[in-house]
Amino acid sequence: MAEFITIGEPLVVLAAQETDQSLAEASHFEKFLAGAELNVAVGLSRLGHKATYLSKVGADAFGQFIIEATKKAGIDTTHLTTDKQHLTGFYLKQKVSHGDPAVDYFRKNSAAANLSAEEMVDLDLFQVKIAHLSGIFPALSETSLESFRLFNQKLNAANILTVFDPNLRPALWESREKMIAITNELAKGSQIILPGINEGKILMGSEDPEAIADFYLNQSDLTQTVIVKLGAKGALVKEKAGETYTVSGFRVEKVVDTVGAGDGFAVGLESALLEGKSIQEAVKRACAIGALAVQSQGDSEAYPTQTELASFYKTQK
Ligand code: KDG
Repeated sequence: MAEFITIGEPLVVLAAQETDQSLAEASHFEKFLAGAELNVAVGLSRLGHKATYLSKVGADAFGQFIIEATKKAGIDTTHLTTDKQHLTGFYLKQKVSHGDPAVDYFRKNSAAANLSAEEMVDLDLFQVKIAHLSGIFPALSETSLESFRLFNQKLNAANILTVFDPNLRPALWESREKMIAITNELAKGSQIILPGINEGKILMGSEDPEAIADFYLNQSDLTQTVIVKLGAKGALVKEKAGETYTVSGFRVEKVVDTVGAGDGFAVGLESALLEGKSIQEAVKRACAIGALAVQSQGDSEAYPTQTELASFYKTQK
């Protein structure tokens, strides 16, 4: 078993090539590997960490593409299985000159949404040091919500450091109320929480990063650190036992696509923690990879190797 583990829905993204055309108008699309939690595993692996990815794909061309690309990325695919009854999810993504692109999901009742809790009863977590959890997987179905809870319990029982990214996707939830209630409840099961400032507005009605952090620190004994992502401005860090401080963001010449930046942030944080760095250094790296991620069209294409990361830091001096 690897030092890092995550569970999620792998997707194929078909990214439109015509700028500022609607998804209905666009006629050329490029295919990339996607899925928030898989993006994080890809980033960790690119930085030299052994990552395990837990999921299911359909017995179809997209599923085959995902399995091959995941293996090629160096990720442990022992727990990435094929489901003959359900299809692999995919989504269409717009290309925009500014702002966030429109997306259209084709993932209802996908293979990953049918990954059941029984399938992880015998999961061996030996050697795992960090697990990444996101609010996307539990939003897929009642089955995935149950699987998420069991996975989280197993991680906590094994004393593994868990990082939770709310990753709000309103289109996946039955109602806004349910999204808010379940996301905040699931956050209680992790030591580190990574809300975005705009997510805080939705999840607890506050635009104050410290108030967002306090909410999560106060609602669970397990939660020790909250890192509120502030976009280009960097991040606010609040630790239960320590101080509160801001880590500033990096300069970006041209934003090509914002999708995948939050996952890049998690890659930076979790890889640095695996390497024994302090939270402050880890958040710096998180901001660096978030900044790199927005400069390319695929979700994970711009995530760096250790050498590329070192060169990026040099360009910022
Ligand atoms: O964070 C990137 C994801 O948004 C993208 O890969 C698709 O997993 C996805 C989702 O549910 O939005």
